[in-house]
Amino acid sequence: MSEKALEDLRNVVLEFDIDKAEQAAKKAVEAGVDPLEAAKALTDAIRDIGDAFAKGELFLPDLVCAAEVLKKALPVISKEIASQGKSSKSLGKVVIGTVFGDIHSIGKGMVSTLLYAAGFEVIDLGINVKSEDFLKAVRENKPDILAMSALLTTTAMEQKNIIETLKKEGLRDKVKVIVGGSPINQEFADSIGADGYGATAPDGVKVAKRLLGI
Ligand code: B12
Repeated sequence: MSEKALEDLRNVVLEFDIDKAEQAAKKAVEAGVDPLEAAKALTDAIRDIGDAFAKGELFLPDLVCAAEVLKKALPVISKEIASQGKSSKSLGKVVIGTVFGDIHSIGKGMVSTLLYAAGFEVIDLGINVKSEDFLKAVRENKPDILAMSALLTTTAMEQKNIIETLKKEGLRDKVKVIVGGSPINQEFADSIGADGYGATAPDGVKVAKRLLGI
């Protein structure tokens, strides 16, 4: 039953079936599928779409439709992750966003959901966030962690710009910075002076906890 629900979830992405997306996600939850596995099925499927796009086998409208499927299905799964993981005491405060010039929201949303489910207070600034808005949020909210996502090789360097701006404004030692996104790796994170890097959303939670000594 749960295998079938997972397969159906994967297929709504691969078949760009926006109309059935929410229903497939609800069925997976009802069938008792682990919501983390459900999120993985959805995100693995959209990565396959991305690979086919990179090979020229699919086109931009296909990417857009697959993303629309995730936009319908993921909130149902994220709600389930959050309700299963809710903890009463806050582990710390995180400001998160996708950097300027970049509108990819899905991975950032996953990191945000898992941090919340793990017990962090999360302030999600959304996508295409300008460096001054990251700075303003750090100044006003005094988070323990600033988490940035970048999905494009062209926007990855924006993470460095923000770290440099934090330094100039005397805020760098007041917040731990973690970075992620498909073009980012540990070497890049080290080279731009980030405190941590996570390849996946669960890694993001691990690194956030490690940096705060939890
Ligand atoms: C869906 C998608 C889109 C959607 C986005 C919709 C949305 N609301 O997000 C749309 C159609 C809008 C889109 C647009 C574009 N896209 Co696009 N897109 C994708 C695709 C297929 C999937 C991305 C995704 O959601 N993955 C699933 C999530 C869960 O994975 P993730 O984002 O990597 O996040 C995980 C980790 O990286 C990590 N993580 C992410 N952020 C963070 C942050 C922290 C702090 C931590 C710890 C961890 C972490 O945890 C997440 C969960 O495990 C990728 C292909 C791919 N392989 O990634 C291409 C891809 C990223 N896109 C690409 C391109 C080129 C574009 C466009 C330029 C296309 C165009 N010609 O217009 C535009 C750019 C628009 C812009 N200015 O941002 C390229 C980027 C190439 C590059 N290296 O620069 C890719 C790789 C496709 C490809 N293979 O060519 N895209």
